[in-house]
Amino acid sequence: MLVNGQWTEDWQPVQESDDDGRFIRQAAGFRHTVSTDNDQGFTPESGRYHLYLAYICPWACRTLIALRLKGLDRHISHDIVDPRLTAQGWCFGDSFDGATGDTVNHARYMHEIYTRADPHYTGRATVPVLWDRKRATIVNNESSEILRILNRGFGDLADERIDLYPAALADEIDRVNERLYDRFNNGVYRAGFATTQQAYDEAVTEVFEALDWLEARLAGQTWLAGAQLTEADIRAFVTLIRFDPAYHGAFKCNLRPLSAYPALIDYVKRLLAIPAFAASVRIDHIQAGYYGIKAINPSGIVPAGPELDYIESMSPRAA
Ligand SMILES: N[C@@H](CCC(=O)N[C@@H](CS)C(=O)NCC(=O)O)C(=O)O
Repeated sequence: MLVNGQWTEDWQPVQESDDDGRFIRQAAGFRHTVSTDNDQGFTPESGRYHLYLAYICPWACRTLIALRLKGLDRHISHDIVDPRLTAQGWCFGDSFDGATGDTVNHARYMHEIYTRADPHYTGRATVPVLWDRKRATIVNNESSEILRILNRGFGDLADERIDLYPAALADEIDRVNERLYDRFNNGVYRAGFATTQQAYDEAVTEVFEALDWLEARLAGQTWLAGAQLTEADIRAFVTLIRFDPAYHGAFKCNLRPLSAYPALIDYVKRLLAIPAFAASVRIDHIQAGYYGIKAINPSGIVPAGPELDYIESMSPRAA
């Protein structure tokens, strides 16, 4: 991580733990917004903003899905990091198929983007990052907020027929998000990065309770938070699609595979039929990324399976 603008050698992918070995996720540091009436000057403009993303990362892929659903990929460019975390964090390069390099700032590592925005930055150099070319700074690095910015902040540059956070469903979406964030989206990380048996047991139990809840809910309805596709579906999808290829093995969430949940498999297939969802999935990046985390898999060996017949024409290693 960065400490006062310097990359520190004792960087660990596992972030922080509490006294009982529970994984603690660090809060994001840049929290500006984009809007037509923005008092800090971050107004919508075609070609001004850029997203730094990783196909391995569920938080980054939330924003990639929203970018395409809102038709904003014509106005906001994006780059994809190499999926394998290095001793200096995320690296730009084109040696892994689908990784793009940094086409905007020509940096080697993601942490250089953070110090370009703030030479004294302290914190982790995470993706996603919403970058402003005009002001040469980071607008926001918190995916839940970038999702909302993409949904509403870009005015008529965006496809307004798609509303991922409609007012009539906002309370229900918030309730679903709250229920799923800690137990499911971050729950798999709490299981995978637990450093005590107790912390792992707590987390893995909650992950499977969340899956049971999702299965029951989606057995009776098409979308997660009401009669239309919303950001709640994006947030559930990014964790569900990584479940069998990564979390089941690398994060030890192995009580059951996702295929034990018929309504969830149907739901994943329904979402994969939407091009914006399908285009966000690179199983090869997901597996190389999670199984490449040396703290949980020292050999770095990527498993051959599992075969995922619900992801049509995508083998586990190559999408
Ligand atoms: N709060 C952030 C979390 C992002 C995050 O943790 N991203 C991970 C990738 S999945 C990352 O970049 N990790 C690198 C690190 O922690 O140094 C968000 O949702 O945007």
